[in-house]
Amino acid sequence: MAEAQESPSLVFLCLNTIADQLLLGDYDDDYVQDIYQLPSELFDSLLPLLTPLALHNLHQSMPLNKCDDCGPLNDKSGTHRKRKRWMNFETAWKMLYETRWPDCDSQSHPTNWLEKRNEAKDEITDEWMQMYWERHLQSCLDAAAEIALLPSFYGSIGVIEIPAALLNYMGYRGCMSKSTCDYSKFSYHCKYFGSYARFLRLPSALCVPEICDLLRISKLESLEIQWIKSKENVDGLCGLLKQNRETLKSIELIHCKFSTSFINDICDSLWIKRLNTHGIQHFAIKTSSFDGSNYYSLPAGLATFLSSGRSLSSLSLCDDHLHQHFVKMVLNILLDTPSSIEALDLSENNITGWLSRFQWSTKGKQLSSGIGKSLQSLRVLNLRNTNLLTEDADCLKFALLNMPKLETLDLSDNPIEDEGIKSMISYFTEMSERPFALIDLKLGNCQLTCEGVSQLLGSLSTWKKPLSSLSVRENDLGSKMGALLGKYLCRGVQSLDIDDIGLGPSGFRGAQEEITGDLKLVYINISKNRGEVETAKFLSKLISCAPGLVAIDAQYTFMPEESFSIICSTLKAMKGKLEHLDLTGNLSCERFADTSVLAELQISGKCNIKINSSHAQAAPYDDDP
Ligand SMILES: *[C@@H]1O[C@H](CO)[C@@H](O)[C@H](O)[C@H]1NC(C)=O
Ligand SMILES: *[C@@H]1O[C@H](CO)[C@@H](O)[C@H](O)[C@H]1NC(C)=O
Ligand SMILES: *[C@@H]1O[C@H](CO)[C@@H](O)[C@H](O)[C@H]1NC(C)=O
Ligand SMILES: CC(=O)N[C@H]1CO[C@H](CO)[C@@H](O)[C@@H]1O
Repeated sequence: MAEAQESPSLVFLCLNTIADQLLLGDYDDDYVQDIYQLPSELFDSLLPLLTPLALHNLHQSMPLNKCDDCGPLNDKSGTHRKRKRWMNFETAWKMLYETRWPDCDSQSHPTNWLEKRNEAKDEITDEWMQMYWERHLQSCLDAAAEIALLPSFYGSIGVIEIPAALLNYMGYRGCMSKSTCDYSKFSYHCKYFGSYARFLRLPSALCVPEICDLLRISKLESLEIQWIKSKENVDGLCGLLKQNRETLKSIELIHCKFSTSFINDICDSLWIKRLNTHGIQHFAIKTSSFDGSNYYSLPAGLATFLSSGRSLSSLSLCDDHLHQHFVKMVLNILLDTPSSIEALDLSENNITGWLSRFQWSTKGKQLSSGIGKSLQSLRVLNLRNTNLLTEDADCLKFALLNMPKLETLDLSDNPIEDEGIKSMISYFTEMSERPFALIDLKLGNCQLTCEGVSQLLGSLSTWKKPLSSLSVRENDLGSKMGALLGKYLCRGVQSLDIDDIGLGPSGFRGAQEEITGDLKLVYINISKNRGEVETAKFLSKLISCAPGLVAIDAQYTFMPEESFSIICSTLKAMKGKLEHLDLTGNLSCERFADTSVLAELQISGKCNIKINSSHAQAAPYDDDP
């Protein structure tokens, strides 16, 4: 509600009366027409007074909504007015959304795939209204699930009571008219707001056949489901998938336990007969398990799903206790069909030795014939923590030659050791000659030493187009690495993660001495390297040599007190282009936290300097407190 003035004006009182009537739904068409005839100033002052329900009621009966082909508004001024009205509604919805969920960004839609598609549209989309009701519905789903989870619960999920706090947000008041008394039921919210839901997280407690009826009008594009275990869950899910298969683009199944028939049913539900395929672009099964007896064969439904999905561009089978035969079969399918997979995530599965059992074409160069077994479109490969050993790295080289467009490779947390990385250097060299070269390489915690990484950096430095991003974090590289890294920094890398590699003071000194000229660096993580005061000198040099540097993580670097003043004076001289500087974990710096120095450093108002070790500042994600 707007701030009440000392004595509210007559206009304000009238507008509030209108707002009430809109909320109660207690009006006819003519009444709404009259509201739309109000002069712009009045109409514009009305919108911010409306609760979500009232705004929704008014928005829904907006004559302009259905008016693409109707008379009076089709002239120029009409179109202009239409656009302005629409803008006003958008602003009002945005305000309501941000008031209810101030942590605007933390609702992360895993829909990057979908965003691309939306870019082209330049029409009126009512985006904020859609987002508002979508997230409201998610809150209702979560609230209903809490009740449905109780052991004492049985029966229909539709009649579950929605908590008053959620109803209050909508503008609901205790005694509204008879026709609206269903507000308190979960089914009401599904029925009226289900059509706005594009992305939903469906708790398994609600994954029952009844949900299909409740969400009948939804046109879901993205669905995340957790803890699917029972036949009832699968039936509910399959019904929902069938209903939405024409619109669904993204599915994530997490913490599930699949039997062959479960997975077959799920895949079959996505099949669109008319097109003889499915429309899924992103498919993920994470932290789940497949029935033990079936390690040696791929469920037929999944096989068909993978081989026929023309639009499938991202596949994740992360942390699924996959057996190597399973992975091999998946890869065989992806290789044998003209797949358009761009991102493949097999991380957190033990697949030691699987690469060697695979008949990779060893002549990467001949792949242009098109017949060779290759993952032509693969751009992102995640093999983090897959227990790859030195011997596997040797085979990996051949596998990678079959991925001519690979840009991002994550091999972190695999004990491939120096020998492993050395055998891959020839691959790196060959790749650098290709039009698509690697952009992002992660080798964190691979049991590498200074020797292996020196050779790697030597090879990377000869590339025509340098890597944008490199991580060698958590390898025991030692202080000798410093000078080499300093040189490498001058080669155009934009993001470098050297967290916890044992640089020490002399390593930082070595690095600092090698830095010359303009660096392209944007981000660096130098945490846990115990560089003491040399860390500060290194940072000073870096900040003054890298005009594009935006973020620095430097936790637990054991900097003594004088370091802070070194960093401060550099920052001041650079007029605060930095947006993020994390110096947590150094008690000696903490006492500066309160001083005006900090305020002075935040010149641009952009820089977020963290000094305290507590991470509590990070706002906890809290939906509908
Ligand atoms: C990983 O798989 C290999 C081969 O199947 C096996 O020998 C090894 O014990 C497994 N390691 C772990 C940690 O499970
Ligand atoms: C940088 O390193 C620290 C310390 O290990 C870690 O907590 C942090 O997540 C890293 N930052 C990024 C962006 O990876
Ligand atoms: C650091 O902690 C002190 C005392 O706990 C507090 O007064 C100060 O505001 C904190 N500074 C930052 C930047 O969080
Ligand atoms: C918490 C912490 O690691 N503090 C260190 C900060 O740096 C000083 C000076 O080297 C150390 O003595 C502290 O232990």
